[in-house]
Amino acid sequence: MLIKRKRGWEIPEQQATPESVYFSRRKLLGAGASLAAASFFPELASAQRAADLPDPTASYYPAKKNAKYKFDGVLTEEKVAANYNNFYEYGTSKYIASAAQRLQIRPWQIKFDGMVEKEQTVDFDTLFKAVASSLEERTYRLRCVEAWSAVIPWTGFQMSELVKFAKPLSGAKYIRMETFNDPKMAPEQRPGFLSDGNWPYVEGCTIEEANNELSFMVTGVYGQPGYKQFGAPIRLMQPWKYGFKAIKSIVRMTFTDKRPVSYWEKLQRQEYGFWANVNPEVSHPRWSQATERDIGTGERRNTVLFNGYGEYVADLYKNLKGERLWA
Ligand SMILES: Nc1nc2c(c(=O)[nH]1)N[C@H]1C(S)=C(S)[C@@H](COP(=O)(O)O)O[C@H]1N2
Ligand SMILES: [Mo]
Repeated sequence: MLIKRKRGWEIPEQQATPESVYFSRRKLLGAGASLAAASFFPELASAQRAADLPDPTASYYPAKKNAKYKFDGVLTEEKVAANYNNFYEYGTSKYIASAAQRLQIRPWQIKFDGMVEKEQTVDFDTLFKAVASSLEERTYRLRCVEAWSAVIPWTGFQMSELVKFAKPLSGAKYIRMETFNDPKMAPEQRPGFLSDGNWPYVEGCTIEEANNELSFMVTGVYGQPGYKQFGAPIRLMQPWKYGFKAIKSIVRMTFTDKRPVSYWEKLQRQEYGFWANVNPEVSHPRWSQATERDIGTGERRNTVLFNGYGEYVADLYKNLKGERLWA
């Protein structure tokens, strides 16, 4: 699909190639065919119909609002944000909300391994109970590297609580996170289809970043748990970084002394680095990052350094001048 000679920011967003350009053309064609996957794979159709088990966390919602983190602009309407998502496990378009209903979020287990006092696999509901007393709602702007953004009320708890829960050893420096890999829940993950060989989705951050007060584990959105297109039952939000860092539907967290290589970095290292902090002055090879389209208002706005959250996070990067901090 690398037929375009214009640079990405010379053309409107709708015509620009999405983040998914590096999936091969053959696989993209395969992905189109997978719209019909349910009829080839009857078990997929039944998975889609299967009623979800009752959500034992429901009584905790809506959580108390924490208004400390100011946002510029207006809250994006729920029906807009819930129908414009990136979740490549369900396809390359933004309109994956209905496909994502196949995601089965109970039972759900998360494995904590690597450099921790004791490796453990915990049921999501057990983990939730351990951190529920700090559950709160925070409104953060999400800024995708494709130059769109939305202002969304996220419910969850600080990632630092999860670090405490995992009990990393002193030598651990990074956390590597993984999404589920299960073609029964996400037909795009079938062999031979989209991004074959590159699943699961992987992301990572330093433990220092994880312990920053802004790093948030999201268990609910718009006051409700179990919102599948947003990455239920648990996903990450680090609002000063581009959206691709905000890994969804996490099943594994590995504490390590080696810098994790992400899903996108593996596909296209020149375009997607480890730090990925928002910076309007550093363009992505295919998108200027100077401005962004707010999907709620439709307005184009100026992008702000660290997506407006610099007062909380700029210090994390003071001594990393030689690093590629911005893309
Ligand atoms: N597992 C997984 N997590 C993911 C993605 C994905 O494709 N798979 N897309 C990322 C990208 S590119 C963005 S912009 C955000 C989008 O989050 P939203 O759909 O909640 O707006 O999720 C991120 N997390
Ligand atoms: Mo994104």
